[in-house]
Amino acid sequence: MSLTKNPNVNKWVDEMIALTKPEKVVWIDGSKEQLDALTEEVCSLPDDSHDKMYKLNPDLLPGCLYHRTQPNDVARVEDRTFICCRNKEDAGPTNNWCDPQEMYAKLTPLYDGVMKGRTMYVIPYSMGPIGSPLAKVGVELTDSIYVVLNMNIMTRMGKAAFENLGDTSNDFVRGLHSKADVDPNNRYIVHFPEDNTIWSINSAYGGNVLLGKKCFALRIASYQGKMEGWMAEHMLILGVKKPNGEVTYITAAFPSACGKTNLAMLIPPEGYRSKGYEIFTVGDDIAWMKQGADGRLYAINPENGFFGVAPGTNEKSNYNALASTKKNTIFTNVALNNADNTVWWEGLDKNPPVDATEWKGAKVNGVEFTAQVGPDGKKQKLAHPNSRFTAPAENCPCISPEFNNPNGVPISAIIFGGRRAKTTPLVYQSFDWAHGTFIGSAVSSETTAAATGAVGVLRHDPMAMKPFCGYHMADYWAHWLEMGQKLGDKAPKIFNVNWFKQDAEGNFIWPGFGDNMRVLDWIISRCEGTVDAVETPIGYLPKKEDLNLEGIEDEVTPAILDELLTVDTDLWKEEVADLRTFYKDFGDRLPAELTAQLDALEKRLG
Ligand code: OXD
Ligand code: MN
Repeated sequence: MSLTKNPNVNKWVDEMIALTKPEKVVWIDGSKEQLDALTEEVCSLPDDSHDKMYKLNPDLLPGCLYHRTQPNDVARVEDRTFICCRNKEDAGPTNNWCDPQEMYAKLTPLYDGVMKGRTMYVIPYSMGPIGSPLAKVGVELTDSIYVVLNMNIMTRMGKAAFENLGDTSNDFVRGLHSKADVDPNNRYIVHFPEDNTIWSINSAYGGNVLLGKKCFALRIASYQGKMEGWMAEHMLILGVKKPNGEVTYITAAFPSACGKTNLAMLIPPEGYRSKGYEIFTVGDDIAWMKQGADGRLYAINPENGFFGVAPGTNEKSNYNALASTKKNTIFTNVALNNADNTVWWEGLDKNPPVDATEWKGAKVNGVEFTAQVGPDGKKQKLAHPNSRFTAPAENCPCISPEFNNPNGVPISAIIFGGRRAKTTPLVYQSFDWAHGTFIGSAVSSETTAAATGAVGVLRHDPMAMKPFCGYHMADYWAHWLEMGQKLGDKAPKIFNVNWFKQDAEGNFIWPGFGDNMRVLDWIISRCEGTVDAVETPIGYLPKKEDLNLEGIEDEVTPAILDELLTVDTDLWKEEVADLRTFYKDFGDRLPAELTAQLDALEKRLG
């Protein structure tokens, strides 16, 4: 029975029922009884069911579940992701486009009767704290219990979301998902920004099917932000508490699997901790930002959990993320340790379980398995490189006391970054907002396993939004420039970082992880106006003596520090040439301001 009187919701759900023809319809109220019953149902499926979930060790991982997706369905599929707006030009060169009517006509037969014999779950959810003026409501229809249980962690799911929507509003995002046959040839992740609608079919992998996340909170929301005067960004949000108790909030945009979760949950080095510095996590992936009454930019995290990359997460690299996964977490495509019914992944520790189940479901001797070379010439992996944990934000030991603040937190600094072996120094500050927008537009990074396709290839990923901007990227840059105008001298300062610089042998030369606190420290001092900087052609760099290297002097020697802070003019000239080619793709929609910024950079480089 419907959980809302809202006729817009009910009419649309009825239409989708008529299309997909489920045997049964269940409205998700979000109650514990309902979720427990769904958990029992999905865990009692036979082992050969692709929907099957497993309960993990109730003492070591209470409330935790395990799932394996099909091997062809393990990452976001950017080549099958579409933005369907009426004018092709409005989607821009970074998106796949199709005419909306054509796409509806193409997909309707795929959805016709697709839920026959299955149950449709109607999931009301809020992106953002219930009652927040920055929050928005979505409804996802799905035939997957796995999706329901994940949405329960990632969003504020259930009846309360409808209370937020009210009985008459039409301002909700309509998401239709069916795993169908998980057929990769008919997999589509499709957005209709002008209809507030998302259709996803033939996948059961997180980023393709948890429609509140990438599809709504980034692709649809970026378009809404443009229309309504706010910003939806692929950014973590963190607070740095200083010994005097003041908290400075910072957002950072890095491409997928470049360490947003690690930075968001960083534990400061001993030298900072002992003085009373602390980091608080507000979000690890997405920020919605709007100008507040005082003129400053405020951010909320629209999500309610972390959909984090498991491999590489350990006590040392991210203690807080690991701690977040110790209860009520869903693990996907990691390996099982059958001896104690717990989970394992590469980089958790150095001891793969002997009695293991690898991510595709084969029982193996984990020690022998990981010592062998696979068909790709690399050591075999027990967990998929893009295996994930879905963990409730409330589990995180350093979750911010402001996490549920409906008004969000005021942002002092915005950081861009990517994986760059050369060219980009450890940190630099933009001259102003427009120059910062230029720096964001110029982000490139080596690709990771978060999306299907080759890994380690350098690609442009402006503002880390290449796969997530729901409209023409050049219009998005224009929107950034407009926001800067609106914010004026209250605008956050903009920085760029690169934790991934390498020496000639390919070794990372900056220790990263907790030591990134040292860079945050400099950034905060710049925001407060308490340290000077070196003006270079690309922006302001730290004076060497202003980076606190106490305790890592052996690792970061003066020669390495030089290397970290060099601006290699020849490499930057190559960067300018490459950007000029990249900008050509955006034609006459490219804001003149960005061309002017590029010209000015070229001139400064001499
Ligand atoms: C993610 C991604 O899952 O960016 O957050 O791919
Ligand atoms: Mn992401």
